[in-house]
Amino acid sequence: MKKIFLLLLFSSTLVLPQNQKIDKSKLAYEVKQEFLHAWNGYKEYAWGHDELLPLSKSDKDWYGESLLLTPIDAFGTMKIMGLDKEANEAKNLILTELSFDKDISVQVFEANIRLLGGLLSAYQLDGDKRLLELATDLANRLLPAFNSPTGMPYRFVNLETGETKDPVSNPAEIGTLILEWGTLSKITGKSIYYEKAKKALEEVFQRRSKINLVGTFIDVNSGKWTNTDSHISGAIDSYYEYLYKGWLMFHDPDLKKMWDVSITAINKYLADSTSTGFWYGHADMTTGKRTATIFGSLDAFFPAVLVLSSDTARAEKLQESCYKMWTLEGIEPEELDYSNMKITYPNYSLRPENIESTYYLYHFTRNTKNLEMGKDYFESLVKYCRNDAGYSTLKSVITKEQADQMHSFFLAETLKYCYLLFAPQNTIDFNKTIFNTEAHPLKVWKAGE
Ligand code: DMJ
Repeated sequence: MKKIFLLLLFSSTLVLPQNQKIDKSKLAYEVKQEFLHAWNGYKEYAWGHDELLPLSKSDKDWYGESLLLTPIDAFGTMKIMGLDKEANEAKNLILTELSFDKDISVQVFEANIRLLGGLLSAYQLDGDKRLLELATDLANRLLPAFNSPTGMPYRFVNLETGETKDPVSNPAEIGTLILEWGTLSKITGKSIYYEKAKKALEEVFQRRSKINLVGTFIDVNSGKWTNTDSHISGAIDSYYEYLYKGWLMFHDPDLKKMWDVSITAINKYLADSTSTGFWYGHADMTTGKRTATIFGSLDAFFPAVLVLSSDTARAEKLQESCYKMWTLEGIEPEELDYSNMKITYPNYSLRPENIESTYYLYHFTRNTKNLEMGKDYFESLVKYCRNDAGYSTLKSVITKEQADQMHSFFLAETLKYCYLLFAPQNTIDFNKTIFNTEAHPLKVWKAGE
């Protein structure tokens, strides 16, 4: 009897401690293979273009002419994964083909987070001055966007003529610039880039309501809000992200003050503890009254920012809700109503935020629950979104029908965060590196540097 007991005690069927159930290096290897699958699809069917259309096996350029979104977005992930051959292919393409001397009107926000962020990060990772020259040229072509009466940028600017359009913008598009523009100021020694980006952030912040919330849409000509719905969802999300990350990167106390005021109001008026979990919903910026119980895949960036800012308790509670959102149908929808857990937008856009937050939480807490979540996330991506040519968005997480699109951020962010979750912890040192909102790693500057 004693012998049987001992045998059972040491048998391999015993439940192992959580951290032994996940084979991290095997998973990191598998993520890398999936990255290669997607990159090879891009190479075969969309080489030299902005994005791969994986179902029609063709390509798409956002503005009619390519700005090489996918190779620029993918470069840093290749460097982090140690894919040097692929990184060189991407770099050669960028250096031989990329020109911003084009008569096209581009969205400042997207050009900034994907292209300017990608090129500056590539320069810091690789050291080739030509990458910095491209970044500087792009920033100079985007500068006219700030020539509004308030200093908040117009949404679009023509890269050749400097002509601007679309004055009705939002906090995210106005306030998601300081990491990239500040980095450029530090590298070039020209303060104008930092100043423009900081003023844009301050102009939004100054227009906050008496209860310290901001709205969804604002006219950069008049400075008046055109929509007063307040939340952490798309159109506001990365405005908050950049207040905190900007503070970490540049040690500018003004940014920290703006974050402190904002996060207090967010936790007072937007946080929502319900029978379905802990969430952040919508409220009117003036009254603080709840306007909607909506949460979605974009909102799932928030646990990452919370844990980065040392609020681990709220980050963990919110991440549990994010996991519920993901597992409702086996892969997360764009949006749900958390009061009844009904899906309101059923598509899945290959978004990274839920995975990003799992990575940040694991990085800071080492709680293996996050590895298990991340494993589920990665496996469902492979199960539902993979196809012959690469990876596809889903029209519906209920039917799992794929759509003909592979966003460049899938290679910049989604697979990078999957990989980093399983890679050795010291792959990224958060005291030295901050990810921009497109997951491009940028250097943290020392005070006085
Ligand atoms: C990315 O372009 C960025 O993460 C942005 O901040 C939000 N949308 C996508 C990913 O979902």
